[in-house]
Amino acid sequence: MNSKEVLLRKLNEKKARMAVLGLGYVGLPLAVVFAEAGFEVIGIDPDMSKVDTLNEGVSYIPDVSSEDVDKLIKSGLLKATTDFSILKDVEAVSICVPTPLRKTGDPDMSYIDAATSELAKYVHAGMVIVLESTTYPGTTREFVLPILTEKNDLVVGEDFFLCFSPERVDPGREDWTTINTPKVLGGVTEACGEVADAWYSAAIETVVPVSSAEAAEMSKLLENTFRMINIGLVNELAIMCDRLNVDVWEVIDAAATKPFGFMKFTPGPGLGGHCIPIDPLYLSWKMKAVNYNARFIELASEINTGMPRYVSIKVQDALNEHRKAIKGSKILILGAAYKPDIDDLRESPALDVIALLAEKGADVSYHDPYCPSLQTNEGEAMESVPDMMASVRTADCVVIITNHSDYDYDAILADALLIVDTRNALGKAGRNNSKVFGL
Ligand code: SAJ
Repeated sequence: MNSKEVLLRKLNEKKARMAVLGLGYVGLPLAVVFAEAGFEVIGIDPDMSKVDTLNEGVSYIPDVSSEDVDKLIKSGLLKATTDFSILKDVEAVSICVPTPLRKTGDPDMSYIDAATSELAKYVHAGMVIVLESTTYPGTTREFVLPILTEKNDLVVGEDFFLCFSPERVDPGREDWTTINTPKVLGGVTEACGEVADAWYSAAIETVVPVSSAEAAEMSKLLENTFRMINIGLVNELAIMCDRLNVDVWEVIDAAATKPFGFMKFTPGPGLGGHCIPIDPLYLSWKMKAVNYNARFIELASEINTGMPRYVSIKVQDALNEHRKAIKGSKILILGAAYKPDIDDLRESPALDVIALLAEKGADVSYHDPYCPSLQTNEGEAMESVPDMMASVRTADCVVIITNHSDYDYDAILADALLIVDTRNALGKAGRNNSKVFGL
């Protein structure tokens, strides 16, 4: 039997030892799903604290329970290490590392580079490798493959197998999880796709094979670019409705009654998170390399990144209605996380609004039940105010940036002097109240 046949048999019998490189919000759930399916899984991460925590049977990812981790560690089906050399005894590897942006706005490939360079030391005949990190089309074939074959004469699609399968993890979601969310998967060659499909299908309910790694890479970027552009559209709609003195929330709710051909998005203070604001820029960056200007992405990104400044002007206008200058005014930001009911501050527009208001001389404080402290864009530490309602009552203006579910919006509406509500958190009662300003 050739390498492919031997590997396929091991995968189908779940005798293939596998590794997950990167044990974050994507890698750890993936490792658990495969271990629960019966694979022997080794999680590899350079962060010793993550490795030690997992080997003690404790999870640091909210979507994965410590009970599940403990059970799998004790069964021997899951273990963690910082030692990449274990890869020499492994037949299947998933790469789940971050793909952020550099300060220049270009893709930061350093994590993929580091993981792939380590893996290249141990890649061998009879190995299948799947890249899961969201990245520009061509990464798997043009960036990862050359690193893997630089120092050996292995032939992809014959000796080893290389694919792309985008992660679709939405942290905190319980209805769609790693095991039941359909998983797109495309190979560098047809044989690569066939082998990885057999592997992933042994643990994940629905695998959606596509013809190439590029098709899989592009499908992920379509998913999140679709979202980013439509959020940009409704943000611009909010600006237009403001100019026309039309209630944007009423307009969106009315449009959303259309049972077909419409998908509701809502305006806000900007675009946060580690996916939506970033992934589309990987695509526009790649398109520049082929002399194409991805205008939709550029425009939507411009609108979305302009929203914090738009909000700061709204605050200035609202204070002006109360004959107050923004300079010296006490402004309380409610909600700092990038979206409701989570503690993630990455790319949060709240940080930009705080910076812009402070730049104008305001005395800015914040409250967030999930984020007890934060570091501002200028690198200063801020603590969430201890008594939110006391701060609401003493603020010259309250700015609702993230509409966490557990805020008492009736009390906020009753006690605040002036409110800028960027999320329609106060609903119609707020929109009909003269002390409340919207987007
Ligand atoms: N946002 C708006 N208006 C909207 C929707 C979102 O302003 O109508 C803002 C949010 O406040 C946030 C940002 O956009 O700041 C991103 O929000 P998101 O709901 O897209 O949440 P994310 O970043 O957690 O997106 C993830 C994505 N998952 C992956 O990339 C794997 C995305 O593809 C999911 O669709 C999304 O979760 C989801 O469905 O919740």
